[in-house]
Amino acid sequence: MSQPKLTLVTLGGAFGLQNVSPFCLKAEMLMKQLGLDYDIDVQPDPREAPKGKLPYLIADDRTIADSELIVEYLNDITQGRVFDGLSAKDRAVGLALTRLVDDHLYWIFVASRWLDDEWFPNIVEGFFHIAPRPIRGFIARQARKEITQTYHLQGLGRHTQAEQEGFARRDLQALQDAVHGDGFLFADEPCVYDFALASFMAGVFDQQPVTWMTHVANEYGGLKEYTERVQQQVGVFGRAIQ
Ligand SMILES: N[C@@H](CCC(=O)N[C@@H](CS)C(=O)NCC(=O)O)C(=O)O
Repeated sequence: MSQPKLTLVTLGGAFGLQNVSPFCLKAEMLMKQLGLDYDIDVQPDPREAPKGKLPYLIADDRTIADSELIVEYLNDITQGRVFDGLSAKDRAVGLALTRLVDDHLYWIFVASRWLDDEWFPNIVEGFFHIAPRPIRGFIARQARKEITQTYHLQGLGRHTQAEQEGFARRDLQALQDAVHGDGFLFADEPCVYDFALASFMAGVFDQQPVTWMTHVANEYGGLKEYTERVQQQVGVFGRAIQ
């Protein structure tokens, strides 16, 4: 049976990264590993996406928005290859680690970029360069207010900087302990859960300029080596390769 025509719509590059979104990078890593034919289409404005977030996948005449739903779809069209060989326990641990990254550490990462006064000018140029220059700063500051509210609502935004660094360290230690050794999470080959972790950490380690979270993450050398190993193995990198 022929494969559907696949186009992955992603956020594109900024801050020295070829793909600034870990969710987009995760989907790309998985598609590459599965040996699928696909195109990448860059959409710099997430508001144009079906659910206002990137990535989404166009598969023939279907649109699948959200990286986790893309993973499920790719599993369906490859007759279960995404989760092949993983035990129920592997999947439980993999899902829990993915949730740690996507729904907790991710928000600290977002705050380290958006809510740091010194780093914020990078946001203005990296994310809002498509806006006309006279209103670029204004639009970026409006978006920053929304991020501040979301971070507060999530709960992490109520903590001091030192406490936020403590939350980040406990997450990073847990990730490093989960991936210790020379291989990957569950087998000799990386799986979708390795892509969830490595796509996220690649952005933290390789973004330019670095944020305070990069400095904290650099304390976790084993996690950095693992992140590099996954990218090398699949041949998809977070950083822009010259
Ligand atoms: N649960 C979504 C999260 C995607 C997501 O948060 N994407 C970010 C880029 S890293 C985005 O598009 N943000 C735009 C916004 O929230 O307005 C997924 O896994 O695809």
